[in-house]
Amino acid sequence: MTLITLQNYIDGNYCAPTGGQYLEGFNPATGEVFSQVPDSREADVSLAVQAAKKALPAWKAMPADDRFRILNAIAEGIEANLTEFAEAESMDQGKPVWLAKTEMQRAAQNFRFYATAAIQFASESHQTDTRAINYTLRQPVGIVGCISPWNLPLYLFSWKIAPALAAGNCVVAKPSEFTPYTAYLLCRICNEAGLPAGVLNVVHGLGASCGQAIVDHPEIKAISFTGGTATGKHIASVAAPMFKKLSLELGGKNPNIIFDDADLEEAVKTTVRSSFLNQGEICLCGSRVFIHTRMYEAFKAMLLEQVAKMQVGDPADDKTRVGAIVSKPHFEKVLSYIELAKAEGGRVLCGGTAVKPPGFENGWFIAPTIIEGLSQSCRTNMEEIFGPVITIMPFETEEEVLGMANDTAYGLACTIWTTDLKRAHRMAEAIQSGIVWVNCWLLRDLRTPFGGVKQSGVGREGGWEAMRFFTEPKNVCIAY
Ligand code: TXE
Repeated sequence: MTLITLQNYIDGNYCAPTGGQYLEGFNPATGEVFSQVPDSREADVSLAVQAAKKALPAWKAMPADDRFRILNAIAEGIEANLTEFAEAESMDQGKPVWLAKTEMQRAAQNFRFYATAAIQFASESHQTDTRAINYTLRQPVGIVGCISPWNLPLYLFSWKIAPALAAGNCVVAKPSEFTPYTAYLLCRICNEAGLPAGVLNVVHGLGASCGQAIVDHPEIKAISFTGGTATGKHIASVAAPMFKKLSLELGGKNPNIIFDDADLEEAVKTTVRSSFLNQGEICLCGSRVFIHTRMYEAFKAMLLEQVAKMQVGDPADDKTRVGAIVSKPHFEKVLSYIELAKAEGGRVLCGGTAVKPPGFENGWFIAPTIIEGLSQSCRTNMEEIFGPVITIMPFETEEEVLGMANDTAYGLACTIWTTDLKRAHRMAEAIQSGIVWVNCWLLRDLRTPFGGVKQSGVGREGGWEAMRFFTEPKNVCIAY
C-alpha cells in the first residue's frame, strides 16, 4: 500500500518538516499504517509564526466583507468535497463514514457562521453623564495558536480557526497527531478560496514537541485548546507567566438524569446516542446515567434491547453504529477501565470486551458496554473513560441525584429527562456544568456559549464568546 504523505502548510505552501522526520498515521479500523505525518518541531513552528507575522497587517486591515467572502468560500469548498473529507476523517479516526459526513457539514457550517460573524460582530458604546462617550474597539489579538484533539478532528479544528480568522487574527494551528488528515486537506481548500498566504499555518506533530513549541512561542498571544485535563493544566502553567489569553475545553464526566416522569421511549432512544455516538469519544457524552428507581428496570431493559442491535464494525457501512477506537493506546486505556469497573464490583450488563468484526480483525473495536452496581464515588465514575462505556445507577430523590451528579471534578454538560417544568428549571440552576440539555442531547446552536466549569476548562467557545476571545477590547473615552 502506498503511504499518503501529509505536509505542513506554511505561508500558503505545503512543505516538509525541516527535520525531515515523519510519524506513522494509523487506520484504527484495520490497525494498518496508511499515512506519514510530519514530526514538526520548534523550527517549523518558528517558520509558521514568521509567516503569520508577515501576513497579519494586511489580514487585519482587510475589509470584513472580504473576510466574509473568503470564509464562505472555504465552507463551500468543504461541502463540494464532502465525501473525500468524510472518508479521510473516517480512515484517520475510526468513526463511521455517515457520521463523518455530518461532522464535515458542521465544519463547513462553522466557517459559514463565522463568515457572517466577521460582518456582524459589533461592540458597545456607553455615554457618561452626557459629558463623554465611551466606545470599545475590538481588535484582533494578533497571532493565535489553535490546538485540537482527535475525537471530532475537522469539526473542532474549524470551531477554533474560523472565529480566529473572522476576528482578523493569523493562526498557527496543530491538529492531533492521531487525526491530521482533514486539517491537511483543508489547507488546499483555503488556497482555492483565496485565503492569503500566512494567514493560516498548519504544523503537524506531537503534543510534547510541536504543540509545546506553539504554547512556548512568545509571539503567539492566545491559545485555544481542546484536549485532556492533564494537558490543559500543563498548558495553563506554561502560558500564564507569559500572560497569554487561554481558552481550554477539557472534557467531562457528564451526568444523564432520568426522572420517573420522563418520556421513557425518547429518553432511552437518546441515551443510546448520548452514550455511544462516535464510540463515546465526545466530551459531551453522558457517561454516568442516573435512573429513578421507579423507572430503573424498565429503562434498563429497553436500553439493553436497543444496544444489542447496534452494529459494531466496518466504518463504510451505513448500518454501523459503533466504529473503531481512535488509537491502540486509547483502545487499551478504555479496556483497562472496564477491568477496573469489574474490580470495583461493577456488573457488566453488555459488551465489556474487544470485538473483531469480520474483515477488520486487526482493528481496535470495543462493544458498547453498560455497567451497573457501582457507587458514584468509585474511580470508574470519577475518571473520564472517553469510550463506549457507561455506568447506570438508581436514585430516589432529586436532592440525592443532584448530589451525585455534582460529585465530580468535571462540569461540562448534563442531560435531564423530566416533564416537570419546575424541576427542570431547579435542576438546570443547581447543576454545576456549562451546558444543560432538558429532554434532548447535542442539540447545538452555534450562537450559544460552549464550555465547562471546574476541571472541564476555562472560557467559552461559540457565537460572540469566541469572537470576544479572539479580540482585545480597547475602550476609547471622548469628552465633549
Ligand atoms: O489528549 P491531549 P490525549 C481526554 C480523554 C482522553 C484524554 C487524553 O479523556 O483520554 O483526554 O487524550 C496536543 N503542549 N480528551 O492524550 O494529549 C495534542 O498533540 C501543547 C478530551 O489524546 O490533551 C493534541 O493536538 N499541545 C477531549 C491535543 O493537545 C499538546 C478530546 C489534545 O491531546 C501538548 C480528546 C503540550 N504539552 C481527549 N500535549 C475533549 N475535551 O473533547 C499534547 N498536546
